[in-house]
Amino acid sequence: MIHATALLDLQENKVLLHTTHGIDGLLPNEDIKRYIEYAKDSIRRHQIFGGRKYIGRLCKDNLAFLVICDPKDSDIIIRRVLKAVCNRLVTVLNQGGMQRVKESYESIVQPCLYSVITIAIIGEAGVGKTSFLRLLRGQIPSLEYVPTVSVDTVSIENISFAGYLLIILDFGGQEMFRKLWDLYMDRIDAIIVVTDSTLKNAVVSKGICESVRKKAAGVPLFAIANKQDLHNALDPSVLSRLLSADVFPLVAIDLSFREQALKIILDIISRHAKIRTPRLSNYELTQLITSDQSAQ
Ligand SMILES: Nc1nc2c(ncn2[C@@H]2O[C@H](COP(=O)(O)OP(=O)(O)OP(=O)(O)O)[C@@H](O)[C@H]2O)c(=O)[nH]1
Ligand SMILES: [Mg+2]
Repeated sequence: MIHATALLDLQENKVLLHTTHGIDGLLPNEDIKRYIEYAKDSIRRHQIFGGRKYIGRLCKDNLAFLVICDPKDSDIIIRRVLKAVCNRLVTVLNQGGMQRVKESYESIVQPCLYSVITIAIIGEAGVGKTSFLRLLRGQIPSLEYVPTVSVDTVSIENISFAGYLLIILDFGGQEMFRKLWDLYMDRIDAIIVVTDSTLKNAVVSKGICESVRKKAAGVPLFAIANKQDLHNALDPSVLSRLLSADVFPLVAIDLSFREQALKIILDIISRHAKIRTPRLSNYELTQLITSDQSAQ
């Protein structure tokens, strides 16, 4: 995940402009100063400070563009972002000088983060959100129910998928965590509402969809009809009508559904990028995903 970007003046040792995308929204100024010292000698190599990765690129003269991200984020993807932003920065600098850059820094940077897509997975407790994430990553399903509860109550997965840096927010579904969902609604590109395909949960999920549509107007919303292996599972077409959303059938604890899980994500990305979903074989689909398989 990209936590922040900054335009640095290497000569003056300072941050000229920045954006933050992380949870706390704070810029680690001390670490940036340390990075600047390194960057003066060797900007080509990334540095790790405070558990985050710093990757920069020289734009023009003493101006460098910096991305602060997670250590496991792919250098290749981040360098693509750096190059695209620097090209845009130089164009704006040449046309309107530093004043124009100051006025439009965020709109220069933001479109270049095109390869980052953030998807929120929401739904009632126990419907299978974390199981879906495990399936997506090809991890052995857990039959034991361990509610998503942690200090930060949100687990963030970084997955490189078809050239995208995919950030998945797996929210705890218990009532007490639901207010957290709202805090992230302005940072997400797509929402997946997971239902367990029972009538009872379908009604609750309908309410969730309606409330989220109000809070995140314009953000594409998809639904997963999970637990299709259970005898009382509603048909996805019924759920689709009820939720007014595209519904994908799934059995999240069955690894043979992994391709289906990957197709769901590919479909969402395709619509996000406004391109047609490529026709790929199951083998090709599984080759698209590279994640930290050691993470449980
Ligand atoms: N039969 C069946 N069980 C499933 C399926 N998907 C998940 N489960 C089980 O449902 C339980 C809850 O799954 P989780 O993925 O932890 O649910 P969650 O939505 O993440 O729950 P919270 O984190 O509390 O919001 C676990 O015991 C899973 O094994 C499925 O497709 N079929
Ligand atoms: Mg969970």
